[in-house]
Amino acid sequence: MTNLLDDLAWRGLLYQQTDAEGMEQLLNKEKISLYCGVDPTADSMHIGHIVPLLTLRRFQMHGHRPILLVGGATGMIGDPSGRSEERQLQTTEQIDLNVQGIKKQMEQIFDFNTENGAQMVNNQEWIGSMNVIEFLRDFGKLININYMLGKDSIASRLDTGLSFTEFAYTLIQGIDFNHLYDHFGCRVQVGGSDQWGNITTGLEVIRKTHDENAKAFGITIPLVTKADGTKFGKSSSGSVWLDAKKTSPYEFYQFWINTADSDVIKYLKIFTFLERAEIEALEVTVENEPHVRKAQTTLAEEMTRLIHGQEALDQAIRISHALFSGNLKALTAEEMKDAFKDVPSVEMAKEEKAIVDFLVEATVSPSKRQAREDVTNGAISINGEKVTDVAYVVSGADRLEDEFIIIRRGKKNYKMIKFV
Ligand code: 545
Repeated sequence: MTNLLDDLAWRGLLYQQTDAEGMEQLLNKEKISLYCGVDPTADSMHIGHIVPLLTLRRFQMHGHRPILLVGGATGMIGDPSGRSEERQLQTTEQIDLNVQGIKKQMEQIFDFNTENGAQMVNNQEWIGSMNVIEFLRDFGKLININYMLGKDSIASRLDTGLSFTEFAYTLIQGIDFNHLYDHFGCRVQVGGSDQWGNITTGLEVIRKTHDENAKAFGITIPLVTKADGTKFGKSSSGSVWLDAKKTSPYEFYQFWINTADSDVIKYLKIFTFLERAEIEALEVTVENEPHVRKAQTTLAEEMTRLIHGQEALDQAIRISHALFSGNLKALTAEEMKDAFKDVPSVEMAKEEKAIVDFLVEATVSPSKRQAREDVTNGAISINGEKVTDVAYVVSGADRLEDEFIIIRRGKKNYKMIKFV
């Protein structure tokens, strides 16, 4: 098997390391435990959040043990890292809900039942029961204000404002690392590049509470970027979430399918568990036959299978094929709704209508004359079924789930008619 750190470097996953040489020695010597934390600031992660988690899984594949921390306590405060404004506090009810959502998503990504199975922890377990005197005496004393003021997340907010609450955040995360070091033998913390300041606070706490033999490490992962300079991880309808209710598996699949040639190899390296030789072979296809989009298809399949499972992937592929070929009859009403979420829609009343009037009212054809021509030419289909009879009457029988109709004019012009 290839060397883990070489593989991470090749994938472009190493941004900063607190001690690259020491880390290499450590990994050559033993199997370690390492952690990454996620705060429950939302009930779902989006694809940007999972890069450090996928990196933890790469460690797991090399025999190391991942510790997945859910920030039940830190989520009550809010990390100022990378933010220009003070956060609104969340209610405990919301945080509890979010914790459940995030735990479920972590469970999808990791093995828990092997010898080096992942472990899930919640910092509420040790931070929640700590009192203020303990916090200030045992930990506050270890950290100098001057040291804290040097952190990006704090320095950058001194002018615009930063509450004591958010100022103290980095120390809580530092206490976590120290706790996991003591009770779980955790040696390494992984995070996105915005987490550097918090990770190093942890190393500082560990250094101050142990003798010189104690040694822990931090690594950060670069932000995922796009070659055209626009923000990574957005689709036409916003963030790409892991939660199927927020981003359907079909939309998720399409997001990856739409990756630019200039980004696709980079994403295969960052997001998939394909090996170097496979990715390099795909790189050749991007060069030689870009129109086939083999790399994009592979990326979309790997990611959709990982997050939503094989069945959801099969369904996403089926919807894509049906749309491409125009054969909508292969789809269920539910799948059609999903597939046409982004196509223009028109609202109409639930009334029977002659096809020609219907097409004009739905703004599918610009005039009655054109509508008649479209029908006789065979350019119109309703729910994937061609309509060539100008006397056809559109009725309740055409409505899927009594709610909508998909009209196609020509090869690719789709419109969804919603009934109210
Ligand atoms: C808390 C306690 C710890 C260790 C870590 C934490 C969380 C950390 C943090 N991380 C970010 C985060 O975003 C909210 C996700 C919404 C569901 O705030 N202080 O929780 C992101 N993290 C993943 C990456 C990140 C980071 O989850 O590290 O860089 C994004 O890529 O912003 O003891």
